[in-house]
Amino acid sequence: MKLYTFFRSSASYRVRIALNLKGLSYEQIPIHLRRGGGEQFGATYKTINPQALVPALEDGGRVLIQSLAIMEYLEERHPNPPLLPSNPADKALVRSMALVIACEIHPIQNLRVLVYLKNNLKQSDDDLNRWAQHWIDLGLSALEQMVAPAPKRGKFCFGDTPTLADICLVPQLANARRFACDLSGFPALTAIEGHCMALPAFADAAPEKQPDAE
Ligand SMILES: N[C@@H](CCC(=O)N[C@@H](CS)C(=O)NCC(=O)O)C(=O)O
Repeated sequence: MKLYTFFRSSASYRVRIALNLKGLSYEQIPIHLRRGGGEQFGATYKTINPQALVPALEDGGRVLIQSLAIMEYLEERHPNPPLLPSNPADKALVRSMALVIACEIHPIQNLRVLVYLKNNLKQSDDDLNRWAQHWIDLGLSALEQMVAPAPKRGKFCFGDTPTLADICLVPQLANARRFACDLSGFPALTAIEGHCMALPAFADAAPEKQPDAE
């Protein structure tokens, strides 16, 4: 398998964790999101991902995009260890936690959104940070409220083994720290992060451990 990735990309980080948890080996193809105006905009990469975003996963001659779709594919192809509970309502709960991050937090402070705010709408760096902090804080506050009293709360967002929710949470918390967000109001989320980072699958996927890390 080939993973088109950027070390600091949180969506790529998710897929790296999922591949590691499943024990799957893969080759990394780094796509630098800033160098030369962004390698994601190159004509060759846009044939791989017309959205000009990372990650993309190549497997068996097929190219898959969108980290959640990639992880669901991995889950179906390689069911063990499972990244989703088997009960339908539990599964929906875990997916909803993942989607709070992947749909409501991450896209609003993605690189291209910040570049547009700065270059087209002439917002200052300070405004950009405040923007990111606001949306991250709003989303994580909701997630803290979902996770803390969850009926099957264990060491992780749901139960005692990592799921898609934890896989989305850890990169989002790393991203929150880059924007200097105050995480003191999220004790359940940061405790879960601690349990995740104790696992090699999470630790080895961290941005600073990647071959393209700066
Ligand atoms: N929903 C997509 C998001 C992908 C995404 O936004 N990737 C970011 C890095 S985390 C990116 O490639 N940004 C490039 C840009 O904004 O130009 C997914 O989950 O794969």
